[in-house]
Amino acid sequence: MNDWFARRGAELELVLKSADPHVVKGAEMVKHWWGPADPAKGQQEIEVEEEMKIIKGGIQSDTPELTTVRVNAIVEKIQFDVESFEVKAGKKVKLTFVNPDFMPHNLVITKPGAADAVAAAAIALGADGFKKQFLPESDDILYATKLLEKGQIEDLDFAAPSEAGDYPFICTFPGHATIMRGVMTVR
Ligand SMILES: [Cu+2]
Repeated sequence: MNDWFARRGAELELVLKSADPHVVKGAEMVKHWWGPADPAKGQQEIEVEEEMKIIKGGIQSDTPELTTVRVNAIVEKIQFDVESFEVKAGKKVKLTFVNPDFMPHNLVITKPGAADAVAAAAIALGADGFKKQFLPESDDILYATKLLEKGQIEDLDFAAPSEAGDYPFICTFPGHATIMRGVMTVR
C-alpha cells in the first residue's frame, strides 16, 4: 500500500466515524468497493453499459469553436472513466457527465489545488448534503452538475478558464472524492 492510499484510507476512517448516517453510508460504500473488483460483477457491468449505450469517455470532438468531452461514472467503481483531458484556455467546452452507476454521483470542477477543500466542505454539509446536491457554497467551485441518479446525464456548457493550469474534477458525494477525481488541464 503506497502513501497515497494510506492517506486516503485514513481519511475514509474519519468519514466512517461521522455522526451523519448519510455520510457514513457513503463511506461504507466506498470501503465496500475499494478492494479488487469482483469478477462476478463483470457481466452485470456490461449489461448496464449496453442498456445505457455507454460511449467511452474522453474528448469526443474538437473544432476551433468548441471542445466536447464526455465523462462516465464507472459502474461499481466510484471512479470516473476519464483521468484527464485537455482544453484550450477560454475555449467553449461542452462536458457531458453520464451516470450508469447504482449510486448517485456528481461532477464538480474546482480551482487548481482546491479539490480536497471542496470535498471536505461537501462532507461538512452533513444532513443538508442531499438537499444541496453535496455542493457547498464555495468560490473554489467553477462548474458542477447536479447529483445524478442511475441513468441520468447532464451537460455542462462553459468557457474554459482563461488561466492555464490543472483544474481538478471530483464527485463530492461524501467519501467519493478520494478516488473519484480527474484533472482538466487548461493550456
Ligand atoms: Cu460519486
